[in-house]
Amino acid sequence: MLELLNNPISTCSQKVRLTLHEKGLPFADTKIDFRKKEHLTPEYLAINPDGVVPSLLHDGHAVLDSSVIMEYLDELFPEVPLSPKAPLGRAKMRKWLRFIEEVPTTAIRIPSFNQVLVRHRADLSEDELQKDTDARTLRRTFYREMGRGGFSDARLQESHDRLRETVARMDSALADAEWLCGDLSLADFCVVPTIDRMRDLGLDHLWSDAPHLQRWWNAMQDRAAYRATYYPGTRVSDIYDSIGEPA
Ligand SMILES: N[C@@H](CCC(=O)N[C@@H](CS)C(=O)NCC(=O)O)C(=O)O
Repeated sequence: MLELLNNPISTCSQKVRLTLHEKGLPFADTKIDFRKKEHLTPEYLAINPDGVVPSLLHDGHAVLDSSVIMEYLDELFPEVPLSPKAPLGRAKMRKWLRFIEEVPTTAIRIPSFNQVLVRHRADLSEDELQKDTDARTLRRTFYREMGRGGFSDARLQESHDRLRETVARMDSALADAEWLCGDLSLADFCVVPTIDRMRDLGLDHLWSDAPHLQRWWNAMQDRAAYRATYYPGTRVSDIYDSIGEPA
């Protein structure tokens, strides 16, 4: 029995949902509401002490961290394989996973938080803001830096640079391969939520001169797993007004 504790708009949750759907694995989809801080309750922290989603429960055992969960599922359910067979191919895929976690996944949080989370912090009193920041487990410093008004323009520009670098690397890899590692793999699903969020936030102009990435993106959006992952309410623009418009 697989249960995914996740949130519809969370990019880390979307990576795992894409993997589960592509592999055709049934799972209990338990939604964790960020607005109600359900990821910071003692019950949830007992499962995931980082206070983040997603968490996978497999026959009651917790498997944590979205990329770890993806690899766990692929090892356990190899019928629809999403990793290369040869060790060298697997190493190449893992290199993509690490790059995606370190560069675009962290970069996309800056415009996401600036366009979305600041809305929830604008009206908090100093005391409430402090409490909200202190309650965060893994990213207390990050929330402190975001403060009430969001990250600085310099931080935003630097995150755009990292997203541009990701687009360039992907476009170059996709110039002579259909998917990032040749065959479709976890590497592709790892980066899809960042690309989808970029479009959601109005940053798709960053790949206007990346034809190979555009072709990959069109092919990805045609997949049943993609459509199942992105149901109504999974994008920030489904929930909030004026997303993608200049502040
Ligand atoms: N490395 C973790 C990071 C998970 C993570 O940052 N999740 C975000 C949503 S994508 C979250 O739960 N944020 C809660 C918060 O910021 O309070 C993973 O990949 O699972």
